[in-house]
Amino acid sequence: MAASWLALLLLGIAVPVAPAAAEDGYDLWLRYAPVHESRLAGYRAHATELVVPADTATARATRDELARGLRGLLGQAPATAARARRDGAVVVGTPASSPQLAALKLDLSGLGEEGYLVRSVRIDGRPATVVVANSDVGALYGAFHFLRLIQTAQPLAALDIREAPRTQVRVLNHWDNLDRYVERGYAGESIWDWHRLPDWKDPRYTDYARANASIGINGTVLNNVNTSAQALTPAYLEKTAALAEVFRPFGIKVYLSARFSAPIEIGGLETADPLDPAVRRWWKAKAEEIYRTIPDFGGFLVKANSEGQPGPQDYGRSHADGANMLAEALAPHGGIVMWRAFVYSHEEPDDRAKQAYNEFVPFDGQFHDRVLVQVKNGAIDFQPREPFHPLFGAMPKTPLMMEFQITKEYLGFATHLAYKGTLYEEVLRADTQVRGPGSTVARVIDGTLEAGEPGRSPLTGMAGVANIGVDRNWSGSHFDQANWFAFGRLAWDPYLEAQAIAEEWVKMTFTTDPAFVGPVVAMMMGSREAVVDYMTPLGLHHLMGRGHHYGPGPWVAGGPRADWTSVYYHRADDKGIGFDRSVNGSDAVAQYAPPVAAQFGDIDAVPEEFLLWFHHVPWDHRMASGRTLWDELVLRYGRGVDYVKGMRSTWDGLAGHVDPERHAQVAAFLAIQEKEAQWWRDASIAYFQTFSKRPLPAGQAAPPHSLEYYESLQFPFAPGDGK
Ligand code: BDP
Repeated sequence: MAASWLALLLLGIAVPVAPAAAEDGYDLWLRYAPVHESRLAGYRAHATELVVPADTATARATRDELARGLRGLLGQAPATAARARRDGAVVVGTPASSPQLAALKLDLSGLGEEGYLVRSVRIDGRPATVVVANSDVGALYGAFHFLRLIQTAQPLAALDIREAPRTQVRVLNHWDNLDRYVERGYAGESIWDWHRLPDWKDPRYTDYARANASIGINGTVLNNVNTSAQALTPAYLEKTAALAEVFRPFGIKVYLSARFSAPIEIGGLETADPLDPAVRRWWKAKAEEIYRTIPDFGGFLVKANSEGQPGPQDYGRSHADGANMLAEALAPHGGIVMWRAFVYSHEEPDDRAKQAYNEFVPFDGQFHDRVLVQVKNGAIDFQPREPFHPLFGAMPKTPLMMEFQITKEYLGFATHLAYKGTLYEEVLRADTQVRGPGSTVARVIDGTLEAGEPGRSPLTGMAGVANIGVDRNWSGSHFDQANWFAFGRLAWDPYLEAQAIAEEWVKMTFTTDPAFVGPVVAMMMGSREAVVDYMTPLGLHHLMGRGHHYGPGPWVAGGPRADWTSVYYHRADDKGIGFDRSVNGSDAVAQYAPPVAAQFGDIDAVPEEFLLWFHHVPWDHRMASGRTLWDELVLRYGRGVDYVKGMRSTWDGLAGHVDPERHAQVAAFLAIQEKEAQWWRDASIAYFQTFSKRPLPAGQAAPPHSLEYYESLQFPFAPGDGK
């Protein structure tokens, strides 16, 4: 051994001083790696003693997390004590649990059940840090914040932090089937081991809860929106109850997707008509049964009358009739209904983008006050870029909940590095203008825009379609963990900046070394735009492979419905390309507030990133750059590929800063991404050139294969396809 090392040394090959611990990503952003030695003494002085006086399950989880975190970060866990006695104690809890905290008489008003203070104070004349809340869960959130300060190399002196979530329902939506298949999942099977539940509670469930609580997520919908009614049978409710028990100390409620026709399938009724008294009785009894099993059950998520799912319209009833029936069953127990607005009917509309608005706006004000309408960020479907959904701002009397997709169904699955924090931020900051400038989507979601609307339900929320599976790194790739993290942080506070969130995540997940953080954050910040460029530049959308959505498929045509094809969306012909949603076309622009409609509807005023979303544009149209549309399109595709090349070289240069395991996987995935970005570019250009009939701009390489070749590629086993 020694001899071979010597040989390596003689050859000039670097020999590691000590082998780094294997890093597989399992620890996520709760990695608690040792802080830089220059900061160690300072931090230790602020964490000499750990006081978490309450003895509830939540307080125990809080104490365990702080002990684990501080041990990892500072090399030693502080002594635990019942009350603070030394300089530098950390005291965590509620005033009710601690006379020392009560004596501080801190102002906890306005923090609600989930907010907290993190303050530098003096206790009995000695310096201390306190994390104080109105509830144990608030204190747990505060404890994670305290740990995050150390993880991100922030000072611990003179702390005066006051935080409360701006939305109430902050949930993950798992599109997980009961057979563990995950629809649009790219991280392996479902983590819910239904078959072995309720008796075997995988320790992974606890780590899942810790990770979610650390970013403020307080609920999880366990099963797919395309669900089987089986999820509501007694056997599965018992399994769900076992998960609820694991999650409860972490402030996380369980929810289930409910199949609208369950009264027929598992109830033996002949109808699921929401106005039928027997159906209503069935749901009431089902709710009672659920709450007997799970007393703090969160409620139902429902996909109805969408993509073939059953719903109230099957009986000539409305979305409001359906949602309200379920809300009436759940309300006595404190549950809610999240009713999805992702609908489109069997009859193809002139423009699918218009359908949700048309179906929901007439019912504004008619929903039960325990109903939230859950709206995807854009009107089509989680595309790399979409303008904000026109429903935001259009239903002032109804709480609208944001639905973001964390899993990257349309952004390269788990192998493409695409940070979605910038996508979320762009949507949340979009200005609906419904009540004048500054009527942002974030203000619709947090309820502040319409707070004065009489009789409006005060519920608020945000949902993220999870990217979690049994892969060791949870999300299918190391960088996809950032999207889960960013979703949680933005659900807590939709006004946070994507860049600040990326910085936090990089520091917590890899290292606080600025030589690493700077370039990696920069790389992340442009990564989603790169995907837009190499897949669907300038407002193009829905051009991916049929069914599985893997790779380019701009030629996809025919089949069961036009609005499942690409040609429906890009409408390329020898004159130009793009979907005319202006007043001359489908007039979808009219669903926006007048100033927005005027901007989007005007080919000269619309932001270029939405040009082909709203207009059918001649190939020779002059762009802001002075180039023709065709030339610009080709350059954008290439720009996306170049960005990925840049990410590869940045990452290669950072090898010394990252453990070899994670470095190697990210590097390999970036190589896949480059190959696939090139494929998207080449296939798209080969296809669209058959319409534009124009040469490529100077210096742009012709696609290496024929269009027939790209069209012939088949991927029957691509992951995540809907079943
Ligand atoms: C689409 C997915 C499909 C989902 C559907 C939904 O392709 O698998 O079932 O959305 O959100 O994005 O219901």
